[in-house]
Amino acid sequence: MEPALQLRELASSIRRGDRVALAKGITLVENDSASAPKLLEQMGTPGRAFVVGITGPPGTGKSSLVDRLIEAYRKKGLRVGVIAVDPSSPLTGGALLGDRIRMAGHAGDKGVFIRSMASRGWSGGLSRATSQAIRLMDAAGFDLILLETVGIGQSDIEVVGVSHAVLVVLMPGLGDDIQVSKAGLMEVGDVYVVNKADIEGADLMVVNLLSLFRGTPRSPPVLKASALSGEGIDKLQDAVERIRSPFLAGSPELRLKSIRGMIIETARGAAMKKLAVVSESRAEKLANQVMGGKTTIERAAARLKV
Ligand SMILES: Nc1nc2c(ncn2[C@@H]2O[C@H](COP(=O)(O)OP(=O)(O)O)[C@@H](O)[C@H]2O)c(=O)[nH]1
Ligand SMILES: [Mg+2]
Repeated sequence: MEPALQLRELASSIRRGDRVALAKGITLVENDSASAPKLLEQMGTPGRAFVVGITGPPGTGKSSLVDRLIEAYRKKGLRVGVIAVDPSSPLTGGALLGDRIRMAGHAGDKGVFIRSMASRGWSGGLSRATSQAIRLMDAAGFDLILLETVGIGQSDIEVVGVSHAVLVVLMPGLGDDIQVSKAGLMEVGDVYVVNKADIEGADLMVVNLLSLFRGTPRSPPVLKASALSGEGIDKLQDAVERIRSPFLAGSPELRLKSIRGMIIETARGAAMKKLAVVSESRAEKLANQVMGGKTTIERAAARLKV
């Protein structure tokens, strides 16, 4: 636990945009340190930075597109923060270094801050830490935050709740429409990107996606791009800008949506932590009662309430 004075200094350093302080703050929220809530309370109201969630199946080119977007937005003079949520290996327990290496071209640029966070398979923890890291970056004065998530599973869908705009990244030959609809990706995207347009099958993928949306109330833009050649990046940025412009003009809608997501993730993280503590101390006793036929799993679970 950080003493109160040190914590205040850390908070004001973060708000001044100090990179070392920001990195330290993110570590505190990632480790769910006892001082993290006090630090977060000193960050002020979030909503300065525009947060873009980038999701989609592994290998579709999300990190490569993030790299292109960093480049495009740096040209416009925006300060860009990046959070890359890596699938953590149960063997190494650590994050893959691929994303960091892929984006390493921006390493010397003070207007870019890149942070990888390991997804530790604990969904409540991951989305809480991610949404809190976004708050710290927002307070540190970044204009744009790019949040890359692993694109599989529930934690991913939760994470997009704090984003102002969500890009779903796909590529040709993904088993066409099946993967997309199955993974719940059809519901979350504001913009759909068929990346790797330099390889065969991109047009077919676009047609398939458009037909998936036909007959639904939604008709998000479906774009073709290639992070490799740079084709279509300008159109992708335009699509993001169309969502960002009412945000910049002060429209409260997206800010409210994101803050709502942050409240939910913080509460969910706290509830899961409490549950973990409670279950350790009480579940064994309840298990004995269930095994002895004295109660049911449902009743035992209800008694485990946080
Ligand atoms: N041909 C082609 N390959 C790409 C493109 N974008 C990314 N890749 C490659 O696809 C692989 C996965 O890219 P990555 O950005 O790590 O995907 P992620 O897992 O979605 O973050 C890498 O080998 C990239 O070099 C593209 O537009 N065209
Ligand atoms: Mg990646």
